[in-house]
Amino acid sequence: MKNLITTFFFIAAFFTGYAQEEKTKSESMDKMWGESAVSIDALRAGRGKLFDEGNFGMFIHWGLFSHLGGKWQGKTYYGIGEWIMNRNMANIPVADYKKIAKEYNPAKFDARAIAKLAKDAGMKYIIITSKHHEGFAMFHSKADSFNIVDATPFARDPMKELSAACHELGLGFGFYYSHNQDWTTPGATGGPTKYTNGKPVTFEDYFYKKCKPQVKEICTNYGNIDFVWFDTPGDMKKELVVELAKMVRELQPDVMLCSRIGHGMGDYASKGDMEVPPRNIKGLWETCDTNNDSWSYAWYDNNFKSPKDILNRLISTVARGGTYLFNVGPNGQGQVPEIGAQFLLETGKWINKYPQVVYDAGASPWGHAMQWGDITTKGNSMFLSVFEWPQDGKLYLPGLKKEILSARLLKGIKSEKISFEQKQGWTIFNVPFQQGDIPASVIELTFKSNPEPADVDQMLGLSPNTGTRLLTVFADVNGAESKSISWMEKFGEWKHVTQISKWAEGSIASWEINVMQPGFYYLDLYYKGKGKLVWNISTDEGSLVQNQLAATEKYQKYPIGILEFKKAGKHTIKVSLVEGDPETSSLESVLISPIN
Ligand code: H79
Repeated sequence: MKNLITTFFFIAAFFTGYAQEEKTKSESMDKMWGESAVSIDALRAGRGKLFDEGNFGMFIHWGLFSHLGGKWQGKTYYGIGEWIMNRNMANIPVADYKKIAKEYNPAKFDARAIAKLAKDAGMKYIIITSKHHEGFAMFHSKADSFNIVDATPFARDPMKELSAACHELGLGFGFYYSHNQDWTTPGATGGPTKYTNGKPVTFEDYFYKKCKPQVKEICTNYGNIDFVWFDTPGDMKKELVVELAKMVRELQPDVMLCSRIGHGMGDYASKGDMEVPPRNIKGLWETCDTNNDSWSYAWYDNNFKSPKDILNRLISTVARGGTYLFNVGPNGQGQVPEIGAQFLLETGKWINKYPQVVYDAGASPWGHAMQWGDITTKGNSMFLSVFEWPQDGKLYLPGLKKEILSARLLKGIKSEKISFEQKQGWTIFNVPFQQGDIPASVIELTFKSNPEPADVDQMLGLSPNTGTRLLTVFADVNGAESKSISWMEKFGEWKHVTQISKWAEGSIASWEINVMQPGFYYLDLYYKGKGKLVWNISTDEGSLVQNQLAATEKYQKYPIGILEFKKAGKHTIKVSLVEGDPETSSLESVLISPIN
């Protein structure tokens, strides 16, 4: 069964042309993006400004599939809703799918309300699906009548309304367009392999009769657009991708193209779906995420990310150097589900109080998140966004080498000075017991000059009041294999992790860590595997924990024992697998927590 799933997965990944299988995704994505003709600095100053400084945009997945909402002929299909037609989900025949258009009437669609929601949420632009993989155009298309104006009783062009509303409210606007896959159009990837009359068809037929003319339409009929977000290039020929990019650039010289157009024709890198990378990435890049589990509306999916989650993911993306594109899925009536909308409004209220933390903010000099939150920079300031407020009045910051001119806890427009001391390479802030704000408090540090990575020691720190998670992405690995893997929790719902597998005798994963306070700490390992495993954890001081624990197919947390640090300061922690199947044992992280 497992082999079957794996095979299915690889075939599927090939089919979508989408580097999501078990390999280092960022490498292939960086290559794509690296071939862009314009320099990053020129982009940042020019047409990439909105993307680079805005840092937060709204993604909208809305289409004919929204009308189905995850259900076909009375049966619910769990997973990403926009895939419902696909043979791996409800497997809806082309003719049946096309018929759905006749009953599609999203009469409650209110473009202004959606644009206003984006604006109130603190987002700077909207990118919406003009055509997804199933081929239905959500705009008026002369090139193909399977579109929302010609094929539905709704008969309005919602893209005209939404582009106008965005322009009116001063928001940027762009289109998602699935250029390679089109499951209802003969010749396209995933589409019928013959015309209905039995005549043969080529990809070029689809490309020249539908794809290119429709892309021309979205680049002509909606005023200035800021983005065209192509997706899943698969094995599309380079010359066609180049031709498409060239046309878009001629029609919309200021447009930003994401790397998923393929063949290095994008302006910025698009990271894996639903992934906030753990360490800083240079260049222009974006991560796209969704507000529940599916991209498009699904009737059962109300697992909406809380305002705290949204802010944490947004700020962490910005702190890693990226831009956050956050999706909502309006329903078949054209409305954004209520809970998701409420959470976005709360998110926006917070951002409105602390815009400097997000907009035009720079990456964290530490290169990774802190246990309590994350850090962004702007000018001579550094912003500590604290999501887990300390209970004991002390906030610990490891490795800052630069002299602090001032430290203030921000409270909207007011602020409160906070005192601090520096010892053993740590800065310890004396913070009020009462959290500054909800869901996150912001501490602003100012300096004589811009904080740079050279001003900090990026080593992970272990503070006396919070646990520290040692992710394998930060480990030195010897004799085992460290790589990022992605898997689907539900159909199309991606999870990502960097882990260490293929352990052998003598394989070691090690971390350097700066310990603030000597003493005893609880140790937990996050791993998956089979049967029973024996792990060994040791320090440079000779402290040791070794124990046998169970393992399951999913990553889980297992308490393994107590580790002692005899002295404060820098230490090395080594982990090795002593007994157990080295092939299936996969270590995700180590958690060291103070004992209260
Ligand atoms: O629009 C959203 C997704 O529909 C689209 N990109 C985001 C922004 C996307 N297209 N392909 N993929 C994401 C890769 C997903 C592959 C899967 Fe499947 C789809 C996994 C499960 C459903 C293909 C079919 C692979 C397995 C079955």
